[in-house]
Amino acid sequence: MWDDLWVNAHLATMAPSGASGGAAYGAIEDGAIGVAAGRIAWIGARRDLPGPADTLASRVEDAGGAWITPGLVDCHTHLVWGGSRAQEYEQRLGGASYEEIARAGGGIASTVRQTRAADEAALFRRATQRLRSLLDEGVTLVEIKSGYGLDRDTELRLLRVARRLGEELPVTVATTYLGAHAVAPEWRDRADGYVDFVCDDVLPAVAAAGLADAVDAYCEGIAFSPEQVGRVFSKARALGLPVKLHADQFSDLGGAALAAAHGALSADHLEHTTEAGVIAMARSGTVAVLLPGAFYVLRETKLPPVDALRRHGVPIAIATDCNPGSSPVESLLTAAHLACTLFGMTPEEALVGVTRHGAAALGRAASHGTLEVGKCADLVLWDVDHPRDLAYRLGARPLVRAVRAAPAGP
Ligand code: DI6
Ligand code: FE
Repeated sequence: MWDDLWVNAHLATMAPSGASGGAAYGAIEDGAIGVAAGRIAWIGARRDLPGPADTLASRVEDAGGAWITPGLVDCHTHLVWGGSRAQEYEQRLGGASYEEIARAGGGIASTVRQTRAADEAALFRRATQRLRSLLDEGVTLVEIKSGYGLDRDTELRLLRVARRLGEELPVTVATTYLGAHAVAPEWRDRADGYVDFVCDDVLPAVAAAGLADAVDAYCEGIAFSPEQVGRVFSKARALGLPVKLHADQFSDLGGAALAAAHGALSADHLEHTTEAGVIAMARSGTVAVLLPGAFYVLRETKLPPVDALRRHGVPIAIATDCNPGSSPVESLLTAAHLACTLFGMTPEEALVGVTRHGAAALGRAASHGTLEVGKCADLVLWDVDHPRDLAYRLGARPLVRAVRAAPAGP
C-alpha cells in the first residue's frame, strides 16, 4: 500500500507533539516511516506498524540504525551573486568597519557591479557550487534572494537562476525579490526615486513573471528607512506577495514592529530589537530568523533578544544568510552550532530552528519542517548517536543520505 517503508531507524520528527507524544526532538526510537506518492503516509514506533513490513510497501528501506530528521531548511540566503568580496574581509580584519566599507562604495554595491557583469551561466555555476555545500548537509528546502542586480533585468536574471537551481538540483527553492537591498548606483542620492522604481517597475514585472514567492527589504541606516520599506511592503501585499525584513541588525529602527505591522512571514537578524518589537512579532505570528554567521563574521557583540523571544513564544529559526559580505557561510549545521555557542540557544532549539521554524519562516509549515503524516517525505539519515550531536559537532560530516520527495501537487 505504500511505496517505501523505512525501518531500523530512530526518528527526530521535530514535531511539537504528535506521534512522539511530545518527547524532546519529537523523538521516536526504533521508528518507522511509510511513504506514498512522495508524502509521509504513516509514522510511529516500528512495533505499532499495522502488519509485517514486507506486506506494507513495495520497498522496505533499511536505515541501518541511523537517526532520521526532516530535510533541513535554510530560510535566508543570498546564494546567487557574481565575483568576490574576500578582499573586504581582509580590509575589515585590518580595522575597517562593514558600514565604512559600504559607505565608501564597497559592500553590496561592489557585488552589484560584479553581478551585473556576470552572465546567467556563470551565476548559475557558482550558485550551484554553494547550493551543493548546503545539500551535502541535508538541506532540502532553501530560500534564495535576489538583490545583487537592483536594475530590472539583472534582478529578473537572479530570480530565474534561483528558480532553475530548484529545477536542476534535488532541492525545493523559495525565491525572494530583494530589490530594496541597496540604492542602485544609477539612482545614487535619489533613494526615494529608486523605491518608486522598485514599486512601480520591477515588483510588478517580478510578480507577473511568477518569479518571486516573497518580497524582502533591508531596513537600516545604510539601507532603507521604515517609511521606504513600508511603501515596498504595501505594494508587495497589493500584488499578493508575502513580505519579510532584514530588521534591526546594526541599529533599532523599529524593524521588527514594522515587519509585524505588515504581517511579515519573518523578521531577520534582530540583534537590536527591543521587547516591544518582540511583542509585536508574537501578536502577528512573525517568525524570528537569527543569523549567527553574520554576527560571527562581523564580530558583533550585541546579542539578539533570545530570552524575550522565548518568553513571548516567538518561533526562532536559524539560517546561514549565505552572502559575499557579512556571512560567507555555506553550512547550515555551522549556523546551528553558532546559534548555541554565541546566542545561548539549546541544541534542540537550534535543530527546530533549521527545520520546523525555518519552514514556518517560508510559509511552508504545512508541507515541510517536520516528520508528520501528510508532509513531504524529505528525509535525512544521519550517523549520529543523538540528534543533539548535529548542533554540538562543528565541521563534522555526519550525513549518510538525503532523500528528497517529489510529491505531485502543492
Ligand atoms: N544580509 C544582507 O543582505 C546584508 N547583510 C546581511 O546580513 C548585506 C550582505 C552583503 O554585504 O552583501
Ligand atoms: Fe541577509
